[in-house]
This record gives sequence, C-alpha cells and structure tokens, in this order.
Amino acid sequence: MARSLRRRATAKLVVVANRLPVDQVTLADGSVTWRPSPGGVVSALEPLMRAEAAAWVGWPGVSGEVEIPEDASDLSLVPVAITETEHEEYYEGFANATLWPLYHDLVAKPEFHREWWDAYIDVNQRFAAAAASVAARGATVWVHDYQLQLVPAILREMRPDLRIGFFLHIPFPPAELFSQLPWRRQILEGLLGADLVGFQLPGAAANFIRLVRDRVGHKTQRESVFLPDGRVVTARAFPISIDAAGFEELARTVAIEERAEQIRSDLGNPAKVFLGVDRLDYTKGIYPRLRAFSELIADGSLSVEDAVFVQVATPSRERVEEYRTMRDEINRLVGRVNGDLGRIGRQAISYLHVSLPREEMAALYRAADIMVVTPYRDGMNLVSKEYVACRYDDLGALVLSEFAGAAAELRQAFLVNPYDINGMKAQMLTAYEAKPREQARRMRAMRRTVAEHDVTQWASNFLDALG
Ligand code: ADQ
Repeated sequence: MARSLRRRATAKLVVVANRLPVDQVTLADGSVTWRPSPGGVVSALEPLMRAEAAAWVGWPGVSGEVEIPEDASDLSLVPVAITETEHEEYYEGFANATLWPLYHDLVAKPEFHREWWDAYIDVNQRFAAAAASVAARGATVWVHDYQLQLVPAILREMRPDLRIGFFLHIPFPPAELFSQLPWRRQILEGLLGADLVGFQLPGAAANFIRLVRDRVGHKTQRESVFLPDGRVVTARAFPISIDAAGFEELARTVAIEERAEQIRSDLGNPAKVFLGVDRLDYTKGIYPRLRAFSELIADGSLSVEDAVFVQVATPSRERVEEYRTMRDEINRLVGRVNGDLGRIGRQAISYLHVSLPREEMAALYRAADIMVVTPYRDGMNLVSKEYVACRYDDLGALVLSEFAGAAAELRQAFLVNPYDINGMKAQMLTAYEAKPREQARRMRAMRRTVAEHDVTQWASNFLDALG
C-alpha cells in the first residue's frame, strides 16, 4: 500500500506533521535501520489510518533525501526532505527560537530573523506540495502544530477540493504578545486556509478569533470566521488526551508493579518519592520545582530519609542556545543541592538525562507518591494525565501548574503557580502530608475525567467536526 500511495493521489486521509512517526537507528554493527516511534497521536490515529487509505507526511528526522523501507511502519509514510541549513533556520530558528517562546508567554525572549521566516515559508510550501501530491480528490487533510501554520492556506490554493483541519498542540498567545510577530498577518492567513482550526483550550481559540477580527479584518462571531469568498472557518478547543486504558492496563501488570518496587528499593525506600518527567525545556518549570523541593529539605520541613526527588529530563533541541543555558543551570542546582544536603547513599535529587520506554515510565508513575508538573506554560501536558491513568489504586498526589492546559480538566490536583516558590513549597508539603482518603477523593475525580476523555475520543471529535 505504501508505495502506491506515494506515487498516486489516493489517500483519503492525510496527516501532515513536522515529524514522521519513525526514527532512524544505527545498530551495533553500524548498519542503519528504521523503527516506529510511538506517541499518543500516532496511537490514536493508527486504527483510523489503517482502516482508510491514509498517508502521513513529515520529516524523517535526518537531513537530506532518505528512502524509508516499507516495513519500517504499518502506516504509509511520505518523507519531506529538509537540508541542514533549513533545519537550522526553519526548525531550530523560526519554530523553536521564534514561535515556541512567543507562544509560551515569552518565557524566553523570541528572536526575529527574516532569513528564518524565509526558510519557514519554503519548508511549509514543501510540506503542502507533498500533501497535495498524495491526497485523493475531496480527501481530508489534518495538519499539526506550530511548525506548519502556513500549510493550510498553501494547500487550499493548490487543492481547493480538500477538507483541511489544523490542530495547534501548544498554547496560542493573547493578541498583546502575538502582535510582536513581524509576520503575524501571514500566520493568521495561513491558518485561515483550514476549515477547522483546533486549539487545546477555549481561551486560545478566542485569542485567535480576536486577532483575525482585529488584524485581518474578517467578520467573526463566537467560534466562526466569515471570509469574503463565503467560506466559514471554525476555531474551537479540542483538549488532547492519552491512551488512558492502555496506560492503566500496562500499570496493572505484575512486571511493572515489580519494577516500581525495585525503583523504590534502589532509592533506599524513602517514605515518599517525588517525581518529575519532562522534555528538558525551559517552559516546563523544572528549575523552580527542584528549588522548592531543595528548600523544603534545607529548612527541615522534609529530610532526605523522608523524601527523594526523581527528575527525568530528556534532552531536546540542544542546538538552541536557551536550552543549553537552562541545562547548565539545572545541572548546577542539582550538584549544589546534592553536595550540600545529601548523605552517603542518599541523594536529595536523583537526576537523569534519559528517554525512557513506556514501560519504565509506567513503573515510575507507579513508584511515585507525588507527581510534580510545574510548567510556566504548557499547551496541555500529557505527563500529568499519564500519571493519573496509572494510579488505579486511587493513591498518589498530583501537584500541577495552573498554567498547564491540563489544569482546566484536572481541577482536583494540588494546583500551584510555578513563579511562587513559597506557594509551591506549601502545596508540595500539603501533597506530601495528604492522607489516603484525601488522595483518593482527588484521584478518583481526576481518573474519571481522564478515562472519559481519551485520545481516541479527541481524534474522532476533531475529525467529526471537520466533517
Ligand atoms: P510536549 O511539550 O513534549 O508536547 P507533554 O504533553 O508532556 O509535552 O508530552 C510529553 C510526552 O513525552 C509524554 O507522552 C511523555 O510520556 C513523554 N516523555 C516525557 N519525558 C520523557 C522521557 N524522559 N522519556 C520518555 N518519554 C518521555 C507538546 C505540548 C504539550 C501537549 C503535547 C500534546 O508542548 O503541551 O500536551 O504536545 O499535544
């Protein structure tokens, strides 16, 4: 199926995302192979994509032209080639040093460079052309995320017959911040090429509608934009979720339960385990949470016998300067805390730079009494939902930033403002001291929410609305 779809426009459903759901891996003998890289969106769309003639358009993760063997994935993959320079300018530059900080409340200062913008246009055109070449007449195309905001309009120009949806996984900023962008109007017009523009939260959809009215001048009403050519674009929230049942099933296995026990024993069986799991990103608030925890130890509210903090952080975007600076700051903090407060065989913070398989993530979620998720700003944050899904015994506590999209749904978490270190310390201590009954009251409510709204429902809600 894969080959024929690549050559002819027969896909009835086309997913367009920056990354293809495969990774190139080098084996011990030096040979190169490809492996599926599973993620929530992939697992939600896989059944659909198998049932229909479907294709996934994206960058394979390595520069230049590549051939992806058909057996690398069950899905039909359409690779988009990106050069080394484009990767620097379009991806590391415009996507991750301009848009990412701008869309996350200016947690870091966005950089505006005209050559990055030019590369963003070029690469978006290439993605649109690839989608146009595989989409059947009248097909549905679902474009994902901030790297590809121009694709909807370019694609509509090429193929007016298509039904086009766009989903933004990260926050969409208020007009006051978005308006800094020198190319604000082009981005808005790019998105308006879609029939349906999806956001994580209703507030983001409202920000978009207001900007379209004020900056582009189209008539709007609630979640609708009325274009001069008669087309109506809908902007609405579709909060993303996880494969909740799958996580719970995994967490319930004996092997995971044993691994969780092992983790606790490796940590020296402290009374309580705090856990943080994130991509190493400055939006995730790793520094302030470790600082709050270390102050609780330093001022005697907790002792290293009572509590240990496990922080797993997968390095990401390491070629972007802000990421390197943040990594150094956290390294220094962890070194200082463990040097000052640890004992032999007892580190206050156990800090790991690794990417873990799903099984190990589930075991960590099972091992953790208190999950600490404190982003300065986050579109949704799936880690918080994964933790809840794994707590089938209704025990455990979630400390969650008000500024994570997930806070809108997980109201029974111990909510915190990550800018307020004292407030965070107080909530972390309350979570630490929460009795099983109190934990269960909160956890049960959150588990109901996550079970009722899983990622499959998210995908079908979006596609149904797209029609
Ligand atoms: P991310 O910023 O990557 O996603 P998040 O929602 O937390 O953030 O998703 C991270 C995913 O990666 C989770 O499924 C988690 O299990 C996994 N992960 C994190 N650390 C890991 C590690 N060390 N090893 C293995 N896996 C790890 C963006 C937006 C979010 C939005 C998602 C989905 O920034 O706000 O929720 O997209 O739309």
